[in-house]
Amino acid sequence: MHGRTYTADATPGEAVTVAGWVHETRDLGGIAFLILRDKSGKIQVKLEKDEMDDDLVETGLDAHRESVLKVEGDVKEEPRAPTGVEVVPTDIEVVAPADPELPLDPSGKVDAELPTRLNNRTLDLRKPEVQAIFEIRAELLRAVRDAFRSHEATEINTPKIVATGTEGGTELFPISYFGEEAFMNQSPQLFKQLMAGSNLERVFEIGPIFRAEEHNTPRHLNEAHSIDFEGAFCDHTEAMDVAEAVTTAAYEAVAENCADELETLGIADEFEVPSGDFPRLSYQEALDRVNATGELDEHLVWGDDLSTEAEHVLGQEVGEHYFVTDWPSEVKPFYIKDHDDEPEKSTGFDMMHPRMELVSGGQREHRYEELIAGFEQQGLDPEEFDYYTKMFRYGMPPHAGWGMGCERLLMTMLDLDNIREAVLFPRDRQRLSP
Ligand code: ATP
Ligand code: AMO
Repeated sequence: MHGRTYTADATPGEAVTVAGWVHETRDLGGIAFLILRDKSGKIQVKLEKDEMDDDLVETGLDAHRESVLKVEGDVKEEPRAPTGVEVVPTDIEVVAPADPELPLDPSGKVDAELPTRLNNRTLDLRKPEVQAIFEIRAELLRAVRDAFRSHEATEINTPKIVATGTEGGTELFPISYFGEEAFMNQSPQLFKQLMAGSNLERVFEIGPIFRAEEHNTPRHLNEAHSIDFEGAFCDHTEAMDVAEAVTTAAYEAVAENCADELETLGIADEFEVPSGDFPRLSYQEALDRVNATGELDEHLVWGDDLSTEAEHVLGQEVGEHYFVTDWPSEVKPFYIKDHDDEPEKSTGFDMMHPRMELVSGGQREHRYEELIAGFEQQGLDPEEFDYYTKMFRYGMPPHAGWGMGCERLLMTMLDLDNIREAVLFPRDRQRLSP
């Protein structure tokens, strides 16, 4: 705003114009204080009823909390003020009034339920501990981009309106595309593979994915952001190395550049950057370790998926990020390659945080005949995927990659209870706006 200086920059002896939200009004009788807040911090504005112009005092005192005021005045040293200085105003202008009844209290004195917070995100993000989550999210994404660049990957953007699904037919959102059936994209899977086969060789994408998940859980969204990697001439172990490096880089950047935000969230002391050398357990080892604890009612056998409960047990056992590798071929999608010497085992892997799955990936089936056979085994019509499969006839190198849920990375990093806290405007079964 024209003529504005940041509130927290005010130095004694200066004439300033500050603008910000009324955080609090304290009326002590002859004297009153307004606490103005903006991104830079807070500052006290002093109103002396007997000594100042009545209109000016009235304007200041009549402004409801969260109204935006512009205050011109002089900065004075004042040891009793929260920041050691205060503004003695010569003019107060109401830039944007706020209703007296607020749907939630940004000062945080009154707690609000998550739905109320999500319905009023503008007010919610006036709370420093909520703002901090999104400052960290931005830093995390910056670090992820830099990490990919240092691994020679090129950022791409692929369509979100698509003709086919890739991650199982039941989780698709159908839409009408000029009278033709189309879908919201579940994963950039096939497009990123097509680009790994181009001269770009190594690509990454950060973009929305859409999944018509039936269940309402604290770790599923219907619109999430996926961090995707695909690299030509990579096998699954190299893809795991990249996942490890990207995850570690995100933690390092947050530790280095978001110290204030971590402090605000109250997690600065326990925040740990992972070692970057995550244990790699085979699926069979994972089953054995879970079974050995005796904590599950059922005994897991080859072919079982790891239930949420099994993931928790294993997470507690391992106690850090880890990979589960060599999944049974039958539980992994058509695009995942099987091991040449043991076709019942796939190159598919998951990367886990002790609380939940963060990443799925693997080496891809790059051989045309085997790819077509994989479609048929999964009950899919390869004709529908012709735009994809035909490129495998023109020199598709071996390649591997993975997808990581951005919100899951953030939520596990900051120990958030609910994934909805990691998105500004979450989409779930009950929530289509805002
Ligand atoms: P993906 O990203 O591949 O979907 P995920 O971690 O989201 O992986 P899911 O396959 O969706 O995992 O679910 C993992 C496990 O959690 C499955 O066994 C699933 O049945 C279970 N699960 C998911 N949602 C619920 C729920 N609301 N209540 C109980 N179990 C659930
Ligand atoms: P997958 O389906 O396992 O794999 O998804 C990859 C990662 O994306 C995140 N994720 C979600 N996060 C929040 N809400 C959801 N509904 C949701 N669904 C997925 C998870 C998950 O680990 N094409 C493959 C990846 C690949 O092989 O490259 C895929 O999409 O963190």
